[in-house]
Amino acid sequence: MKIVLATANKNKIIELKKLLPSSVQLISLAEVGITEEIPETGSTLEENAFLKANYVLKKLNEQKLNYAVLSDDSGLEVKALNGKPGVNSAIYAGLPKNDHLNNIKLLTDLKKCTKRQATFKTVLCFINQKTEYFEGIVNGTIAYEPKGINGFGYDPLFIPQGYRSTFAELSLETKNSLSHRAIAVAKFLKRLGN
Ligand code: ITT
Repeated sequence: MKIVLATANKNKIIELKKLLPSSVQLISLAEVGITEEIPETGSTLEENAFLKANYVLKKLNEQKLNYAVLSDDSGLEVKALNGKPGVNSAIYAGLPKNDHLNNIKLLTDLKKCTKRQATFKTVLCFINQKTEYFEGIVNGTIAYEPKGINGFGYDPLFIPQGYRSTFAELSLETKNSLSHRAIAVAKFLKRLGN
């Protein structure tokens, strides 16, 4: 099956490629000529996942290309911040998107806060005739300082439940065995019959 991956995030692509079986042939946005930034104006992860997948689908239709589309919208919800940054995780510290500044802002906002519980959430939107959503959630806590060099985004600050290390200290294999994205992909694969 050929699926266009509706994400411009190189690190998501790396993770998704490892999570999906070789029977799923992934096509990048660049391969179908989509290089512009896709607007994410929704107020939930579901809405943004749909906006991204539907934008790509329309562009494919214009080119008479008949591929399925898969998008990924993810966000970190911190309990002490009433669920922020949530749907605004990518631009928490403002535009342009900057992972390092987002992490600094998160640490600043949580300064002296000992309530560090957080959840990481991924919503996949799959459009192939019909539109379907697959959600993955992982609980954890926010570290007091960035640790580790693997992964991307908030990985240096997110410690998954049951671990003492941040996602960025864990190998990609370990992150992919327990992450929000891995849980969502497992549901997606079950639906595909894999
Ligand atoms: P696309 O919209 O092109 O897919 P994006 O980076 O804008 O890429 P999101 O809108 O889903 O992706 O933004 C989610 C934010 O959360 C962004 O800052 C990411 O760096 C971060 N993020 C997403 N998945 C993550 C993960 O597994 N670990 C750490 N941070 C992650």
